[in-house]
Amino acid sequence: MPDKDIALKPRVKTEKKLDRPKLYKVILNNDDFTPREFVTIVLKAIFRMSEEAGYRVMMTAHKFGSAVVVVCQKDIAETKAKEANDLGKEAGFPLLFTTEPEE
Ligand code: TYC
Repeated sequence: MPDKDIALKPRVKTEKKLDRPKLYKVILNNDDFTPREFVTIVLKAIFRMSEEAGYRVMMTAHKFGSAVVVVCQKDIAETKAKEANDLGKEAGFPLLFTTEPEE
């Protein structure tokens, strides 16, 4: 059969889209007791933020009540939030990081 007679069938996509894991936000919640400096230290230590980024996130939570620290996979978000909360607890502060699914 000459090339021009080959019926071009639209290729049917069979491969399934890979399910992307749902992403979670780690939220920093303000309180009246944890020192600002301590919050910034925790953000630097656990979330590898620079001084400037940590200070900015801390001040956002301080002013508005909460701030998104990072968006990542559920298990990582939960582990980081726990590590950060544990640092607060060890130091006797009510510092609270929570996680929630991204819309
Ligand atoms: N509001 C605290 C203070 O004035 C500082 C603070 C900021 C605490 C952010 C928690 O997530 C927080 N000492």
